[in-house]
This record gives sequence, structure tokens and C-alpha cells, in this order.
Amino acid sequence: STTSTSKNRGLLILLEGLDRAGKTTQCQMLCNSLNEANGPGSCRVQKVPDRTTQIGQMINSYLASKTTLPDQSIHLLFSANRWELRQTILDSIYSGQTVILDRYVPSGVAYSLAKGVADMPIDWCIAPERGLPRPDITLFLDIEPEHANIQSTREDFGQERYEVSEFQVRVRACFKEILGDGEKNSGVLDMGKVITIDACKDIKTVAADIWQAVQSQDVESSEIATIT
Ligand code: T5A
Ligand code: NA
Repeated sequence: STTSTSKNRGLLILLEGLDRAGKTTQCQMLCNSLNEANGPGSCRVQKVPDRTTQIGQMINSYLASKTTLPDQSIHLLFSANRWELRQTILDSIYSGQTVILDRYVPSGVAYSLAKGVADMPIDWCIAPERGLPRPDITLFLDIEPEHANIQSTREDFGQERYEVSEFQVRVRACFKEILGDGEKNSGVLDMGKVITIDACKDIKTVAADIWQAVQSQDVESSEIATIT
């Protein structure tokens, strides 16, 4: 069997990483592979933020630098956008469908923390996320913006508010603090089984590495966990 639970619910799988790490590309490839293995419609991708809701449109306008908002306000809007998705995610999973998230809570915390705003410490950033569904598996697509400068070689980098190289270096450090370093240090947030993927490789190799990582996970629990 291919990545299913013994309790016939779907899985919640998160792909995280910096801007242009290849998340959307890999979410689609993983989803296609799972649909081929387990049947059409057995898996779907959910982009976060969901830019289609009213809150999502406010976020979109902020990211495009068409509006400004206090850092606290945009942080809470991103979180509110996840809360809008909570019930449909749970409905999918308990109907047996696997949901692949294209970004989620770690992005919410990392991008806000990386701003270094004095009255937004990590506890403040995490608080509104508590109670959301917790991924079973988190794949961190790791690229090194300071060494490879890989982002600028990928299409459209630099178009949106946070796509500035120095800021991305800080976001990467925040991701590591939140998710752990993949070796000895565990992260501040419990995001299920966390696996770091080298996302500097070519698209097909990254896809194969992700497929292997997902295959090797056994998820036993019949209930989805919540973020604490
Ligand atoms: N944000 C997000 C917050 O501040 N708080 C939050 O709570 C959340 C959820 C929007 C911004 O919002 C911030 C983070 C972001 O700054 P978004 O909508 O996910 O987040 O951003 P997008 O612009 O849609 O996506 P990304 O910039 O993150 O890109 P992806 O999805 O990582 O990369 P992808 O797959 O679109 O690929 C980009 C390009 O690179 C190529 C692709 O073909 C494409 O051209 N590429 C590769 N090239 C070479 N080698 C590879 N291995 C490649 N993989 C992909
Ligand atoms: Na994307």
C-alpha cells in the first residue's frame, strides 16, 4: 500500500520552504504520484494562503505591496486564512482524501519572526495557530539563498514583498528554529514527522527524494493531531 493510514483517513502532508524553493511544483508532482498509486481524487493540494477568500484577497494585496498593514494585522490575517480552511481540510481527511499543503503554520511563524519586531516574540506568533490540524508529515524543501543565490535564477523571483535575499536568509534561520535542523535539534513547533529535502537538486531528483521520504512513513493514528 502507498502511504495510507491503517485507519482509512487521509494524510495531512506539508511542503514548506523559502520563496521559489519549488513547493508548488513538488506539491503537484507528489499529488499526481499519489493519485496514480491510490486512485484518482485520493489526494488534493491546498495552497496556503488561499488567495480566493476575502481575507486571502487582503493578503494578496499586501504581498503585492498594493496595501500596507501593521505587522501584527497581516500576521493575524494569515492565521485567520488558515482557520477558514480548517473544516474543509478535516472533512477531506476524514473522508479518506490526503491533503498536501503548499505552505502552512511554519511559514506564518517564520516570516513574521524574521521581521524582528520587538513586540512579536515567538509565543505571540504561535498563539493564534494553536488548535489547527497538525500535519502528519512535514517536508522542508531546503535551499541556501546565501550561497547558491538559487532563488534569483528561478522564474519571477523578486516580484513580491518578502522576496528580498537578506530577508530570505533570516526566514531560513527561523524555519530551522521552528522545525529543527534535521539532525540533533528538534524544533519549537510539533509539525509531525519533519524531513529536510535538498531542494537545490533538479526537479525530478527532488521529486524522487520526496516520494521516497513519504513512502517510508507509517502513520498509525486514526485521529489527526492538533497544533499545541
Ligand atoms: N507567507 C505565507 C507569510 O508571510 N505568512 C504565511 O502564513 C504564509 C502562508 C506567498 C508569500 O507569503 C508569505 C510567504 C511568501 O512570501 P506563496 O503564495 O506560497 O507565498 O508564494 P508563491 O509565490 O506562490 O510561491 P513561491 O515563491 O514560494 O514558489 P515555490 O512554490 O516554492 O516554487 P515553484 O514551484 O512555484 O517554482 C518556482 C520556479 O522555480 C522553478 C519552477 O519551474 C518555477 O519556475 N523550479 C526549479 N528550477 C530549478 N530546479 C528546481 N529543482 C526547481 N523547482 C522549481
Ligand atoms: Na508557490
